[in-house]
Amino acid sequence: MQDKILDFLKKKNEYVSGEEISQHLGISRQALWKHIQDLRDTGYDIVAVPHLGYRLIMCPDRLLPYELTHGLETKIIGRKIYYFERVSSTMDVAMQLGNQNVPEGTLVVAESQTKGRGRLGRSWTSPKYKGIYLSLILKPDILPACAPVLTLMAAVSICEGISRISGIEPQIKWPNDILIHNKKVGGILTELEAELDAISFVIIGIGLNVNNESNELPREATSLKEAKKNLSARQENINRIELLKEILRKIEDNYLILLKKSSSPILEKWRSYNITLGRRVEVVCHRQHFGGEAMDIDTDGGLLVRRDSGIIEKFMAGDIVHIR
Ligand code: BT5
Repeated sequence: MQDKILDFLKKKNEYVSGEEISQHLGISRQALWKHIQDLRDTGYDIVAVPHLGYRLIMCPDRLLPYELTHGLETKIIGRKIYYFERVSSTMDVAMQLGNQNVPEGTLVVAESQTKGRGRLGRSWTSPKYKGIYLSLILKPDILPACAPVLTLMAAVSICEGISRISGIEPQIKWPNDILIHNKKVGGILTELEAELDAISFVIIGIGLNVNNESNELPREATSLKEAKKNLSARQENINRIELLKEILRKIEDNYLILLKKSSSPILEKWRSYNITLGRRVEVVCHRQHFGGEAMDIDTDGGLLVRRDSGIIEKFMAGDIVHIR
């Protein structure tokens, strides 16, 4: 019902009498008042003026399911959203939900994480209301060995979303870093639940620094707000709701391309955002170090590196250091 009240107030965009809203939605004036109070408690600024009625002045800067689904227009991604003010890690919640067989595209979003995590047990700094922390459940009909391409698909979608909403052009460092001017603004964590030859579900975890000040972030990190400040000396916050919606739309577009066609269109876009290919890199994989030149990306998302011996080797996971 609160969704419907908000829809009505948003559509009118002026004062609407309590009587008109109550009649339109078939509820009593008292029930309407109670819902308005609850919406105010959630952070919606709704004024009530005698003889004029109610008017929605401002929506809160919260990644609320209603705000995210409003005008989202996706078919799969984010049709079902679980929202938390605070959670240990959205990955843990998504893993539980995945095992309960929730529909594909189910999204877990949190305003903060107490144990946000990166790969190999690293942590992800997740201060409240500043970033985007999400886990998305997908059920692609692809071989588990090809799952790394989903990380690339997510990276491309994040870059497209950021570029569309903020005008900033981020870059991708293989396999999962989103950078702006060589500082990390976002990361992707892909976890699998699979048999040897079939994926049961994949969880794509995304952490993105949006409105953080630099002192709230690790030293080598930045946020979209910081990057924007450098561009225009303006201090405005970026609208997290619009940004997240755009990223979800891009994920849906790119995911469908991946499933219906092939990975090539995604890889093509990935190449245009990447800053790894063509560089001298050091790959750290299973505690071993390999030096070489990053040649290309394979159809399954693996990084092709030409070792100094001339042999080309493929890495499906690992960390890389750009040497030059
Ligand atoms: C990643 O790991 O970059 C994947 C991060 C995924 C986080 C999301 S948030 C929603 C979902 N729920 C979770 O619990 N996780 C996912 P990795 O490549 O291992 O990088 C981790 C490293 O990035 C850390 O060791 C720090 O050096 C750095 N780091 C930590 N927090 C950061 C932040 N907020 N911004 C930039 N860098 C950060």
